[in-house]
Amino acid sequence: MRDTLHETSVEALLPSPRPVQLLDPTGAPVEQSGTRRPYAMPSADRLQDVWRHMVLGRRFDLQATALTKQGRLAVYPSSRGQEACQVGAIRSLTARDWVFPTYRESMALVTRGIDPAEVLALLRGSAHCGYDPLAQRTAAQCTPLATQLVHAAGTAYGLKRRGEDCVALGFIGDGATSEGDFHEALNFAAVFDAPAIFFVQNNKYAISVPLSKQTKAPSLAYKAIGYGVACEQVDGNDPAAVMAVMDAALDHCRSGRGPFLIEAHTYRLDAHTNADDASRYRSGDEVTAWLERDPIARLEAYLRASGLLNDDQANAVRQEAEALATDLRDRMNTDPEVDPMSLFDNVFASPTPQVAEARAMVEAEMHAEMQAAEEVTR
Ligand SMILES: Cc1ncc(C[n+]2csc(CCOP(=O)(O)OP(=O)(O)O)c2C)c(N)n1
Ligand SMILES: [Mg+2]
Repeated sequence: MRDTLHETSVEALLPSPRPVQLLDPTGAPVEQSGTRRPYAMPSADRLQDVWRHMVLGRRFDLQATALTKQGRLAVYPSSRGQEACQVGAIRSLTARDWVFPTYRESMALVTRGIDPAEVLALLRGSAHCGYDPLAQRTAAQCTPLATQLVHAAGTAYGLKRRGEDCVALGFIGDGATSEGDFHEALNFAAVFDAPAIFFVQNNKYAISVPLSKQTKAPSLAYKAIGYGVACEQVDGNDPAAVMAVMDAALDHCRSGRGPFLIEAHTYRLDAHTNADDASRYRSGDEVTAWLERDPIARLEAYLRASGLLNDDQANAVRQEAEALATDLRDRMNTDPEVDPMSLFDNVFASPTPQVAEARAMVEAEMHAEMQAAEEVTR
């Protein structure tokens, strides 16, 4: 038996020295040189499709933030500015692939085709998860940092064992790469050659903690190498590059070469959530600089210059986005009918004694309150 672990060369695992970019911030194509793998411009119809979904996604995002101000949504973590990641990654998958999102990925889930009102049920506080994870092949949005990657790694291994030709994509933020679960997930997926894609959206902050206080790693992509996981870094505000790198990651996983990690360099334009005040920890100038790297404007400029988008088409998509927002607002303006006892459903496959005890306690409290209310009206 060999006592060296494997023969994978470090060279084969390394990311490109600079984030892969196919379009510069003005939308001009970038000559490719120095990347670890060849990356080609995605087809015109894919680019048009992703632009449309980014416009819809941003409008959804703005509406969700507005709903928090109207008291219709308890909390909303915006992903404005991260559209190339959320939309580019999802539109590169097939419906058979699995997705493991965090609280930040509402836009990605809407892009996956899940009803926006169902996506927002968790953040409204009306359900643990508003959609059927098995039917959508999309796990519930995870708030405990990095736990979703362990689920993604395990699911990817399960898919491989069943001979299903699909992958599990787990999203994660820059800050959460400091969590133990991130490292366990990478190690597990690598050892078992699980077809998992770990998509790190490096949006530069973990609430108020900047990347410089989070890690000394030269790039978060490098964290993969210690586990034998191939990786790449990409301009996360360049939708074309995100798709091209996703294609390479999918090809890597589908050809049985194990997991792949993508670090997408991007920026969260809004505060962490509606409950956060970002002006306390970052400057307006920094935000302005990132506004100039807007992913939607970048792809729009390229599509228009290439004759792939005209005013009529762009207006039609923007009208579609308005209709989506109006429909969402109308539906969120009606109060949901919630059975408080549903809080205890689907916590575990078989309820633990603690869950059963908590359920009985709430049931008794509700019963006592109803009796007290009846006595007042008598
Ligand atoms: C295990 C755990 N610790 C702490 C928190 C509190 N928390 C919620 S979001 C967050 C920041 C995460 O930052 P990052 O991973 O960069 O993701 P982003 O919010 O920027 O998308 C923290 C510390 C949590 N949800 N779970
Ligand atoms: Mg972050």
